Amino acid sequence: MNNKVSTTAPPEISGSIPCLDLDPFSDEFLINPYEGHATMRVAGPVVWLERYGVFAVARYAEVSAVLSDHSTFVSSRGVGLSDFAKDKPWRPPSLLLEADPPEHTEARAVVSKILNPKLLRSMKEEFQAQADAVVAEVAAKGEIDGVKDLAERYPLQVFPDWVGLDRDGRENLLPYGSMVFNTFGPVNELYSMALERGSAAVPWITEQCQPGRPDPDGFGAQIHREAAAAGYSEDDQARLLRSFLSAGVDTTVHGIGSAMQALAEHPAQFEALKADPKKARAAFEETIRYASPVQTFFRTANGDTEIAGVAIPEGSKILMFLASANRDPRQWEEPNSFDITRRAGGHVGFGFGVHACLGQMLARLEGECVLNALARLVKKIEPAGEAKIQLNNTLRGLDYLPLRLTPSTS
Ligand code: OVM
Repeated sequence: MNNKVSTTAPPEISGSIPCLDLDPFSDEFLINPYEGHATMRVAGPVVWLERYGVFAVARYAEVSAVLSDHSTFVSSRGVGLSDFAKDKPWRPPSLLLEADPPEHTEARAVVSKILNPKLLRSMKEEFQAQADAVVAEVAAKGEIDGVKDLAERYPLQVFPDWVGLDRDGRENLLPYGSMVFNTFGPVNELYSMALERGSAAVPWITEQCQPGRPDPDGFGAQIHREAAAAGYSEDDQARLLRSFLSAGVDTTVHGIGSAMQALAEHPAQFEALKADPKKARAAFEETIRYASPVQTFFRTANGDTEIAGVAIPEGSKILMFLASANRDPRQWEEPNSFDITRRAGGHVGFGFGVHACLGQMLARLEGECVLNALARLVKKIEPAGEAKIQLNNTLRGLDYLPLRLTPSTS
């Protein structure tokens, strides 16, 4: 395995900013990223990661600044380590994630027409009912795996139905998402293994995205209709829908899993949630800040520029540590404490600016429904063993979360 892209900083860079040899895609870093985040934040507003030959920003101010300046720090050259201007991506670029204005704006408008607050309000009752049913079942079971039994099960139940996907083959969604997010990182073992496992899912994903394939009453068919009306080719309609199958499952699974873990580890916070189940939405928001299911994304400098006075040459990759910004003590009081009563809004866990997560309202709906159900139907959530992390070059989440649930006695 060779994941060293560059070991020498260009002469105009070395000496002028901190050069660090930490590897943010190593198992060790991914297991506990918090010390590395602090090292980078303390070192300066911009650091050079010599192992990959990229700039990195880990403070809230600079992460926000890079996210805000989408015309200088572009997405069309890829939001992973690879520069699409130099290397061909493994799949046709996303029309949303891996695009810049004006194309990005047009694609986003197609989706926003459908995925609006009115639609989300209409989904709430059904999503809550499903969450209640799943939570009641796991509460009765007592000893559960919070990942398989709840964090994976609930999104895999509500999301594919809502999109209108086939019942058969849904087991392809998680390996596909894992591959998409792992391949934003360097070509390390995680990358290669995810590509190997995820490749088998590609034919099913591709098939599900074809026009006429999703259930005519679902969101997938609506995307096709709206995109067709906006003049998109059938291939591009399918590619728009592909974004939802790529980004819509693993992310919410990890958000819900991290929320379960945080509530089990902070019983006083769960008590506060039970005392007022309406805090479910705030509790999920705090989870996104605290755990940051999406840890990192890259941008590419489209011309010579600067960040915090540091010169950034054209073509540079900039690694944004969203998770570190979300725990930057310059921005947050007690950043490392999980507190569902804090004002977590303003976190960059969903990004920020023109590329801010398109599915964030859907993610919040899922998270809120699960946490609301837990608040009403569960008396106690306790750790019942050691949780196991799921390593991913971009995502932070769990593979296994042993919990003991005590149902509420009504
Ligand atoms: C996409 C896509 C894939 C992964 C993540 C994402 C966080 C989008 O295909 O558009 O946004």
